[in-house]
Amino acid sequence: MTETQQTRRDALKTGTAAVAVALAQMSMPGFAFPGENDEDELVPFLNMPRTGPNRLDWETLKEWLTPQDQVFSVQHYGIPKFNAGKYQLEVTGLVDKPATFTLKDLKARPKKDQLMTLECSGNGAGKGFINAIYNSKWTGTPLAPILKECRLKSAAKEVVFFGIDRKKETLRKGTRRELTVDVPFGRSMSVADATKLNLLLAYERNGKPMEKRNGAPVRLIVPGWYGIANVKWLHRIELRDRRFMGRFMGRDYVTVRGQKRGDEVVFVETSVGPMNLKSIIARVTRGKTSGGLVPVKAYGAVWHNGTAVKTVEVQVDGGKWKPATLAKEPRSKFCWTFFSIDLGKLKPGKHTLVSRGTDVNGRVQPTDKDDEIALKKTYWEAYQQWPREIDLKA
Ligand SMILES: Nc1nc2c(c(=O)[nH]1)N[C@H]1C(S)=C(S)[C@@H](COP(=O)(O)O)O[C@H]1N2
Ligand SMILES: [Mo]
Repeated sequence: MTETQQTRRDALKTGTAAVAVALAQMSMPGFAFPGENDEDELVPFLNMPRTGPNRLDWETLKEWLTPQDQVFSVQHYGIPKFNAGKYQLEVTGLVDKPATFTLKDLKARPKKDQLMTLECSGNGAGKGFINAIYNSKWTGTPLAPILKECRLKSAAKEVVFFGIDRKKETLRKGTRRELTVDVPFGRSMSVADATKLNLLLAYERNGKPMEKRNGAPVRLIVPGWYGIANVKWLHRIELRDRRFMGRFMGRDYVTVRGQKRGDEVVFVETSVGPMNLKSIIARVTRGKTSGGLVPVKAYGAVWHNGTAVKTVEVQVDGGKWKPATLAKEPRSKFCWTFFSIDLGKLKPGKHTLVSRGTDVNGRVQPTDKDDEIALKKTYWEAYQQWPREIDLKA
């Protein structure tokens, strides 16, 4: 966060007359993106519903770390009721030394910050579910040393993370073997992943106690993985000797994707885990019309799973891809990077703008026509290019 941004925000809070004048003089609500300035005038998107409360609003976003009022939350079993004062986290299952921790115990352990952009894997699957993404500084204590202290038995292969939230789930629906069981929300990963991913037991967001809807008192933070892996109201960590196949590993949050093998399309089902390279144009601005043409700039964000992003390019009306400038800072491995591009002068009227990212391994963000998206039958992992439509008044 730059000093000017801080001042502007503080100014908003104090609301003095001088500040009101200063604010009125600004044609943009704030400057998050590299190169934004006072001359920029926002061009609203035509094909995008305006965002609601508790959702990111790209068009007014001022800060790299998302303010709490633009933070979404998703919970499949609702926000659980429990006595936070009696909160405990249990580490159990295939360990030699099971342990329980109160919030105070966890806070007494070594403190660590983890910058991370958290995106719901369904974000952007359709116009009805957009802007379910936010960038944070999470603070908590690393899980790896706790697992070490608990001494995993050699049979331990899988780590399951259970939340406090629970629900009656009906399995084998519509068959004579229908079965209803009361289960806690659970997600898992291999012990190998759990030891290499720098997992964090987080209790603060952006230097403040986390809100309950985002998982307080303690949530798991999994750098580079989609939102679903970041278990809120974390209650029990259980080491097991085989795959855990709960609803959110084995039934929902399972991506079903067709892959071409010669003439055949083979469908493969995978559990939603690591994030995919994705970019989006956040906002478009314009200057004054001159010589019948309108100067246009675009600003946006790109994010991935920890793999470095090499380039972002922007295309106007299906033309040549042009390289955008990636912000040098603020930057962090597991966070979004902002970008900007001067698109020169465009004719008044309607235009379609789209961005695509490319990572250091040469992976290019696909369009919705490319096989990997077109043959994807489920909506999770919605990382296709996202065209934006604008209408430039003369
Ligand atoms: N305990 C629990 N953790 C959960 C969920 C849930 O339903 N229960 N939803 C997951 C999903 S699908 C997402 S996208 C993220 C959302 O995190 P947020 O609520 O902080 O935005 O939380 C994840 N963690
Ligand atoms: Mo999600």
